[in-house]
Amino acid sequence: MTLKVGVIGTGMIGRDHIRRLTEVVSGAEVVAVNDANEVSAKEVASGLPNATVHATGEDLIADDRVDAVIVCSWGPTHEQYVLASIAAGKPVFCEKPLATTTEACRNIIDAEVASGKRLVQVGFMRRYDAPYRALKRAIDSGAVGAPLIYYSGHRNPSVPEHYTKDMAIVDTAVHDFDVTRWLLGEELTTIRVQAAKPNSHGGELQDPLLMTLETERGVLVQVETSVNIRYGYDIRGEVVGEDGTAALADTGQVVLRTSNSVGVRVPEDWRERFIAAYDVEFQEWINEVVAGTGLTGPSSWDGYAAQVVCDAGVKALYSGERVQIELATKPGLYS
Ligand code: NAD
Ligand code: ISE
Repeated sequence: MTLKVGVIGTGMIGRDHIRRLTEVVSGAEVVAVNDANEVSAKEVASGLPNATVHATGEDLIADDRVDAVIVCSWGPTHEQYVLASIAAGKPVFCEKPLATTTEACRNIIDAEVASGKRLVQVGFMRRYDAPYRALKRAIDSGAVGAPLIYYSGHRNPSVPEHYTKDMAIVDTAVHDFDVTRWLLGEELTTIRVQAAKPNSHGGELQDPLLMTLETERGVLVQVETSVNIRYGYDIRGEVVGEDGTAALADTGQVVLRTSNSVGVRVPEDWRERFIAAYDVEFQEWINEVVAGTGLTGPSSWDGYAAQVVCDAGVKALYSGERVQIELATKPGLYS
């Protein structure tokens, strides 16, 4: 069976996912698109053999040809489309963040739990990245002993004009919060945020930020966001355990040794660094939706838990205080 999908949001990542679904992974066809910018949606549809342009995201979700929905619009619009997909009983893959407030994430969890089955997957693609999977295997094998400290470095060469102070936490570090919970297999309990001497490329932004978090078992986590660090897109991760350390390997495929120096290519942006992870993420999602055996990828609970950390992080950013992270009771659907 070919999974017929509708894509809401035909901006940067929406177009990249449509290319992936059309040219890279198997088992899916894009049959409908929508964007608040109709010109963009029409342009994308014109490159597809069989896609209808819908005037609204709700129309796309209601289309009988659409088996499953992919949401790639701006964060504040995610809640309405995810809720409409749940109401229509259709599986929905939602790009991160699940929603931009804890309350909106709770609304999604309530609707999904009431529906009785998992319909939502969140685009936390780092869980599908080969180096992160190797790091998780190293931690789980006990090779470095019990984890004591985890360092997560998240560097972007630059960010768009609309990027605001809070986005270093809610748009960028949200990936680090999710991957930390996944790698360590426990929840985050407190967060403190400190701003370093500002990078002069960042204008009014407080950049870089250093965040210190604690986990339920007392692991200390340090997250660095540097979003104007011109040299490239660089993602770091290192766990310090009782008996050793394990770190993500450098991302370059070729190590060049010339003129008394050693060099590896640094990726340009998230598309290049995580290209294989996005492919695996979608292939597994398509296979699971088609098989009807249930979703195993990042859940609404994972989207909610990361958002609670973001909300506490923004509070910590403005207050300078260490802020407690408090989660509701986890519904059985996500056990
Ligand atoms: P973008 O601005 O390039 O595209 C977003 C599109 O959504 C635009 O075309 C806009 O017109 C459209 N849109 C806005 N409101 C809409 C609405 N109500 N209904 C329909 N369409 C609407 O942004 P982007 O970089 O593609 O990011 C989109 C989402 O993907 C964001 O949530 C972002 O955080 C996420 N993202 C995830 C990753 C990742 O690594 N997983 C990377 C980049 C972006
Ligand atoms: C962007 O939205 C992403 O999700 C990228 O993976 C991240 O590196 C970047 O900071 C975000 O703005």
